[in-house]
Amino acid sequence: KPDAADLRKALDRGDILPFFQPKACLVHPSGPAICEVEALARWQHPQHGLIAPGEFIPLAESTGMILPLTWTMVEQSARQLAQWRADGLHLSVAINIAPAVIQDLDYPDRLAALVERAGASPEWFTLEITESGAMRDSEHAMDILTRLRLKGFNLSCDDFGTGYSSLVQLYRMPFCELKIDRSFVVDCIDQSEARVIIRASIELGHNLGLSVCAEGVEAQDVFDYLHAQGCDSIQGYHVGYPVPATDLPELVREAS
Ligand code: G
Ligand code: G
Ligand code: MN
Ligand code: NA
Repeated sequence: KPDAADLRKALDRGDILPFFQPKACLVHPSGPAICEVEALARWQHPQHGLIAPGEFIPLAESTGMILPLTWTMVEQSARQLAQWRADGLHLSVAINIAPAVIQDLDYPDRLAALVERAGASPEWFTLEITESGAMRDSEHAMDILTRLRLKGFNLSCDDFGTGYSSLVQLYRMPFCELKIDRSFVVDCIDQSEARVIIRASIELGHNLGLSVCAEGVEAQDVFDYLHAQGCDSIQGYHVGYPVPATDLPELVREAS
């Protein structure tokens, strides 16, 4: 099991890197298309091979290393986006932001500067913030989220439906997207309660002016259901697995 010293060394060596999972955009004028990917951290360990984030994100959060980890995820993603766009592949990227990362009022300025130094633009980024994370201290969170939004970053409320925000807070926060948690999506064909929650979330999101993404879509019937209900975008193994950057262009071409 990796410890804090291992993780520190991995960050110093550059062994933490983003994989990219495609997201299908359903409201694209010429039919479903992959316009966005979610960056998901992987640890390329010299001895143990690829380590999944479940094994090190909690460690990173409890040791403060989630800050440098997020920093390198954003920096590598920004360089990759700039490269893809130079090659004619027009993509945006979603990055997971832990609540501990967005505590300082100068973070929005520093993040935007990082992105621009890497040849990218904040508008190409969606920051995924968990509902419970965003709501912990709502006045302070509101201030920082507003600054991020003013810098041009798009904001997504991740894992929607599993947190404990009030709807008033969701309404006031400058989110652009609501991401329905995969626990409601996976079995929705068999579970009418899950479908009720999905339909209510889509309606709520749209009535608040947000686009709605569903994650955890593993089958065609689930994809079709969400499409019919007016979901704006779809993420899940049915659309594509998280892959290394080098594999993504081919995956996007196959899907279009
Ligand atoms: O990649 P995988 O599907 O195994 O991701 C597992 C969890 O780890 C997900 O909840 C995802 O949000 C989280 N995660 C992956 N990469 C990052 C990251 O760069 N930062 C943060 N904060 N969480 C991440
Ligand atoms: O919201 P969050 O960042 O936690 O979501 C990313 C996580 O969801 C990653 O662990 C990713 O590997 C996982 N994931 C992505 N697509 C699917 C899917 O279709 N089914 C399941 N079970 N997990 C998925
Ligand atoms: Mn996410
Ligand atoms: Na999620």
